[in-house]
Amino acid sequence: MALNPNLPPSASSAQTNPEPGSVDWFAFLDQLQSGNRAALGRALTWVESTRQEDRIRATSLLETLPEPIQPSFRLGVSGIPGVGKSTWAEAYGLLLLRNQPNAKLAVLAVDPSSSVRGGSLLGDKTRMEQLSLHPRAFVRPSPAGTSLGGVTWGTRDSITLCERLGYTHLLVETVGVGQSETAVHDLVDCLLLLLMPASGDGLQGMKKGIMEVADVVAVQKADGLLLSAAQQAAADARAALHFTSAEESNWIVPVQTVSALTGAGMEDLLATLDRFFRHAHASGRWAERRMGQRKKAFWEGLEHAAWELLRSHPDNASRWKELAQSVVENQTDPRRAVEDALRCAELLPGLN
Ligand SMILES: Nc1nc2c(ncn2[C@@H]2O[C@H](COP(=O)(O)OP(=O)(O)OP(=O)(O)O)[C@@H](O)[C@H]2O)c(=O)[nH]1
Ligand SMILES: [Mg+2]
Repeated sequence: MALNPNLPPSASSAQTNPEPGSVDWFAFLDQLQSGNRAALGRALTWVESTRQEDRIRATSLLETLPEPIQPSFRLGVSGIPGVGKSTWAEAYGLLLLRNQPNAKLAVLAVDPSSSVRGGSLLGDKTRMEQLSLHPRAFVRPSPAGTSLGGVTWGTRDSITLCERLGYTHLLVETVGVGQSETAVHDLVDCLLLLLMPASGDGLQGMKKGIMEVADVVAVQKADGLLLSAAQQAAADARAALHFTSAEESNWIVPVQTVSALTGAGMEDLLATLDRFFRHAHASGRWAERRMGQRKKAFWEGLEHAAWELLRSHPDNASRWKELAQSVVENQTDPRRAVEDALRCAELLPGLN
């Protein structure tokens, strides 16, 4: 029985945490599948959570929902703070949804430095005001205060969840700097790197590696007085890519100029992204990349979950703290302390 998606969720399902298999659980699934945003918000908090009971709900949920028939398009957008990622995301979303009447877009954020930068997302929310209101869009601020592993893990499942609920396009914006580019690269089919309209040395303060993982590059803010600087920056980026790019499966990384503010170059950039997607499918690169990502997800997920489980066990927590103190005071050698910590967690046999 499908419920009206515009009705607020009932207290018994979308606002509480129903047990998988219960009557409330099925009511919740119904709301979720009929497009209730509050239900989606709740489901995403389970997926992002590190609490064991939430993880069980998330796993159950992901296993219940069928895989999409058509493969989705997962796009990552990266670039230094202020380059215009959020503005671009909104322009992209509105154009995509206008051009493709059957498309549904979910915007998620990866913020590995959220604990340092705090509430950087409030600004994003306001900048994606129009997109947030679009009936075929869902804008999700990034989960705050989780570790890097947790964020990547949670975002990966958030993507899967949105896809299984009919979102055809996923856009992942990096909010932090530094490690976030590689984190987002592990989550998407295509990584778009946005550059500033300035010809800069040292690749605009970014780590050199980012140029190697970018699939498409665009110089942002190619408008008004910044236009010629943007064109120059694009020429510089092309020259830099000529030396660094690995030219995987015959894809030459295109460098374009764009203005999210005026819309200039947006259609061209969307066409390029589309071309990339078709090329990735035809060359087998898409399937290969997703396979590698799944493999990494397993190992990283196991590492993260095992660590959380051990660390959160009350016996381990107190004993490990004592061991850490003992190491600090130079009473126990770190190597010996690690062995003792594993023994206390029953991961090593005890000494006879
Ligand atoms: N001239 C011009 N300004 C732009 C354009 N896109 C964004 N801006 C401006 O650049 C500033 C930063 O834009 P954001 O979209 O918040 O940039 P961001 O990369 O998301 O920033 P963080 O989330 O802090 O990393 C804002 O003042 C925007 O109005 C553009 O195409 N042209
Ligand atoms: Mg932003």
